[in-house]
Amino acid sequence: MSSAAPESKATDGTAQIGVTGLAVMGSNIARNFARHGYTVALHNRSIAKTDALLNEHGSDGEFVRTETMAEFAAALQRPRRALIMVKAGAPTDAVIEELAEVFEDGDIIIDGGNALYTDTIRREKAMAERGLHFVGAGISGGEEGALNGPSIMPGGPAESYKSLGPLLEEISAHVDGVPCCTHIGPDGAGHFVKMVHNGIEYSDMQLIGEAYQLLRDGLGMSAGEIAEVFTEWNTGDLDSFLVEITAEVLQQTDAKTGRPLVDVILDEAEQKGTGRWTVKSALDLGVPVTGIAEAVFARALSGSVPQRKATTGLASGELGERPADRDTFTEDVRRALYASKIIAYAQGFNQIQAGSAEYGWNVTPGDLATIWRGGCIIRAKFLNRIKDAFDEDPDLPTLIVAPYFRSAIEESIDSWRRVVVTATRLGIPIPGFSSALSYFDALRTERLPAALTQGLRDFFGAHTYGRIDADPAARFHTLWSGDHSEVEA
Ligand code: NBP
Repeated sequence: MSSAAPESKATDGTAQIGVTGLAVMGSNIARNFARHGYTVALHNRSIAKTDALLNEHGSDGEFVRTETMAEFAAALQRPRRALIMVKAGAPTDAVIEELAEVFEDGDIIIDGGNALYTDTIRREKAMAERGLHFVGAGISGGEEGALNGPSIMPGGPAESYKSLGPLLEEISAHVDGVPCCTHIGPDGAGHFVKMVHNGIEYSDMQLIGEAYQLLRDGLGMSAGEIAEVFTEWNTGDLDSFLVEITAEVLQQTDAKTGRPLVDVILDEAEQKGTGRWTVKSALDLGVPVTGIAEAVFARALSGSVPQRKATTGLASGELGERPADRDTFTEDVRRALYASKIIAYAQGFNQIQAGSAEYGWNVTPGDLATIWRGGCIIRAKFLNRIKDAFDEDPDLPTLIVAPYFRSAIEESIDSWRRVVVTATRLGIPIPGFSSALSYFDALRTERLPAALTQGLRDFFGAHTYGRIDADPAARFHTLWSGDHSEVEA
């Protein structure tokens, strides 16, 4: 129990925390607080959810049932701390307004939903003008994490973290005794980082899907056989929650048909929007998050039903033979997956560094690697390596050049190329693997065709170009429609 924990269990105006929005996430977080000894004020727009929670889990700890926002506010200790867990967007704005009307100077409103960070920046400013603290907190881990320990990424004023931090740290997941929660930075920093976390999650899942398809279509393996491969992979560098649950999903048999469940699930991936937000933000920041973008588009492509129906069965051209050696190809796929995953994380961390610089958040990348080690969906053994890399060099231009990752890629590069070539020969789509490899090749290439792009831009739009033998800031223009001489712009 932290110093902020309750001395008394009294339930009249002494709840240390309140939760409003008691659907799956909110009710599990409320129970998590209660199980840690906090008195939790409960509120939901419709009282049915509050009562369901109390009926089913009232014995988890001390709860205060409230029906109106005024009752909710009255149930809380000052400064009041209320966690909003409602649908992102307009519902969140509505609940913030209701809370702001009953809260007083210095009270803290926490939005634990998946808010867009620009909304969080706007809300924080509006609440600050009304004397209230507003904390946008990214929460990852789904319903299981919410109950047993999520990864929490709170933004907002550092001052509010002093009072709020100990509670959040206590209910978060812990790895090696370290909480998976830390103050990320001012205003929208927490939700920005949670957004990129989700973007990386998209990329991770796409790469896992491609590895599965390579083993299925490239080697003709069954879902059960591939499950065994993923179980084995989970004992090494790829040890992660997503690889672990991939094996479980692949092992599941459909009760109706007796077939592997994965073979009867419709192959149209849906999305709620955080991947798309990540890519839109990356476009604005000018950060190439190709792995995340490919993952978002791969989901969109899977849902492009008319286009898929119209093109199924179109000529593939001459295809190659399946790999002769199953074990060798499986190991190649494992290495290609690991290398591509490193690229996805490198890109995500670059986006966080760029966002932090743009908004003046001072986010510490190593801290994120620390709090993503447990509780969240992208928890993985290799986050320890990312933390080490940023501890050694906080200004790392890209994870790829940190010694561990550099040698991991060097060990994987031949396998990675073989997998991309084999997939292309077999007609297996691998947008994640191949774009990650192209990204890596583009970064390490000394001269890119961007020089020609600049020449073309100068030709048709007089957009000018820099020269390799001049000050990089100097601009030049060729008189394309004149005598083709060069002038300094
Ligand atoms: P939902 O996103 O399904 O939202 C349902 C809750 O929002 C209910 O309590 C509902 O009240 C309330 N609500 C709505 Br809808 N409109 C409202 C309004 N105008 N005023 C007041 N309350 C309103 O719940 P969830 O899946 O538990 O997720 C909660 C938040 O956590 C979301 O922002 C979500 O993106 C985020 N999140 C979810 C996960 C996950 O794995 N599900 C993970 C991480 C973060 P009612 O009962 O009266 O209808």
